[in-house]
Amino acid sequence: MKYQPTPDDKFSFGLWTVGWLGRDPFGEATRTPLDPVEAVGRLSELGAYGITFHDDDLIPFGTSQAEREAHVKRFRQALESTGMTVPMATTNLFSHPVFKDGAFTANDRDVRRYALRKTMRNIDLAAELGARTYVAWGGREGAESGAAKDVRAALDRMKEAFDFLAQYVTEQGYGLRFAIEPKPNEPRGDILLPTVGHALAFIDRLERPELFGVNPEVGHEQMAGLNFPHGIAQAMWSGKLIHLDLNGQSGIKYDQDLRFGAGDLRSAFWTVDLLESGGYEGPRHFDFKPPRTEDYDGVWASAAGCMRNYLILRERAAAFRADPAVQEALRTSRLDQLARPTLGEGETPAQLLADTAVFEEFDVDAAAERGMAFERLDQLAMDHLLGV
Ligand code: XLS
Ligand code: MN
Ligand code: MN
Repeated sequence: MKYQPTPDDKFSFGLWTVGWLGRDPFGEATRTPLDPVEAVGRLSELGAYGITFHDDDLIPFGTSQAEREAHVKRFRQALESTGMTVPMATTNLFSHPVFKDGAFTANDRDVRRYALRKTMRNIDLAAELGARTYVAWGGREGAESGAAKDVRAALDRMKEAFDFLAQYVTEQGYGLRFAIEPKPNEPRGDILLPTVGHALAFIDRLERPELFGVNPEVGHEQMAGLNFPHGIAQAMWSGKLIHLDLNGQSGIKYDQDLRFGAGDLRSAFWTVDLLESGGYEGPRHFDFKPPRTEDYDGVWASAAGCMRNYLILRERAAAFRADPAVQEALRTSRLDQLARPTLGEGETPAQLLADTAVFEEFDVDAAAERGMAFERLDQLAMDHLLGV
């Protein structure tokens, strides 16, 4: 069947996505709880290869040690019987009221120490289940007012936490890397490390930067009015795109978490084009919320839609790249020139200064007159995207 996902496509879903009950700031849950074992089974039937979780998605907060083991055992059996994997796991450091002022950067030191322990505990489980990536979304690391957070001190505490956790996974010999997930706001008024760019700059200040990358989410960058494909392209360029959260968002508003392909479809097209042509090998992970209007049939339709849209866009992007008219248009728009270094090999400032063709004889007006032909190129993309 066309657009039928298989495990080779590396599609994964958060347990909290299909498991979202539809509770929002204005209304109660519209769905009944979903058993993680059923989520594993249904997603596997739909063609996904992986499932991811926050500690509290799998083991409800406050569960006793004995019950905890029973939850893990059932989940592990579901993984074994379906062949589903756990490529990533993460910590819930945002739901419980204790985290109201953050976790790694909470003003209260005892809360910060508790957050480290909660994270270490789930890192142990993640490693035990074979995860390779540990996502860190600091949803409550932020503030609503100016004096409430000393941002430079908070960044010191954030660095302290990540350096410590990196030391822990190194000592334990876990083959895990951390992926920091940026988000500009919601639930805090402003969140620290708000964009991919902020996160990349932060990683450079860590003691073991090689153990860190980013987990960009489509909607989060778009909430800040940013171009998602540009953000992940820079992460790839830095060797830091180790995971990502695919979903849909319509413009600068609350975090909509629509299914992938909904919202900004053109951005989704360029995202898939980039992932597929840029050598991204990680999971295609969906972090979406089936709208609270849906019953469970709607939930599975929404999950299937994420994967179907990805596969359709993958086909369209490949057709775009293979089209001779597109290749011609790319040359007309001089993408081949952009790929060429600006300087000759080993060319020195003195040599550039001595080359009169560069400046003294350069025909600035003629160069300024050249059209870039981007409109034709973009229309070809549009035709391919629309299947025309
Ligand atoms: C929330 C985030 C969250 C992370 C994992 O907006 O997207 O779901 O992906 O904690
Ligand atoms: Mn989101
Ligand atoms: Mn996310």
